[in-house]
Amino acid sequence: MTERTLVLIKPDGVERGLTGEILRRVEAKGYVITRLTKLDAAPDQLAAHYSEHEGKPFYQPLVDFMLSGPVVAAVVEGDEVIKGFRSLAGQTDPTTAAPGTIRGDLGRDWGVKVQKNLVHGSDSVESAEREISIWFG
Ligand code: IDP
Ligand code: MG
Repeated sequence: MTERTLVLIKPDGVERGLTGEILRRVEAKGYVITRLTKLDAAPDQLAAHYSEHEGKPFYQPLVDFMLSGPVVAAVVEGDEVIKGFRSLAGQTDPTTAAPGTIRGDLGRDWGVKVQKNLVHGSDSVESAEREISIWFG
């Protein structure tokens, strides 16, 4: 079923010059990028985007990390793209994310309180619609 998902390239991905490599993988898989922008995240956007994680030990480090530099936000479309992009991204922890995935190939642990793992991808249709409105209005 045709879906859309929100992809964020986090500040570590932008700073390391991996924007092109990450978007290349999305397009090579066959998905279509329909919106694309580079921006500095605002605190209220991040509070809304990460509300499910409020109160967790990594919450404030995560917000501070997401404010540390520009991010690239994209809307990506295709059948089953929500699950498909999360499969391309790999598991949350870049140390053990499978080789072949974005996080597994390009990410590592940097010894800080938040896992810098290069990308975000929505986890359900409801999250995708909510997150696309946060980042694209
Ligand atoms: P996801 O990005 O794979 O969906 P979530 O559980 O939604 O993972 O967590 C959001 C983000 O918070 C992760 O991508 C990662 O940057 C960070 N994070 C999640 N769990 C931990 C943790 O246990 N320690 C440090 N950072 C974490
Ligand atoms: Mg998540």
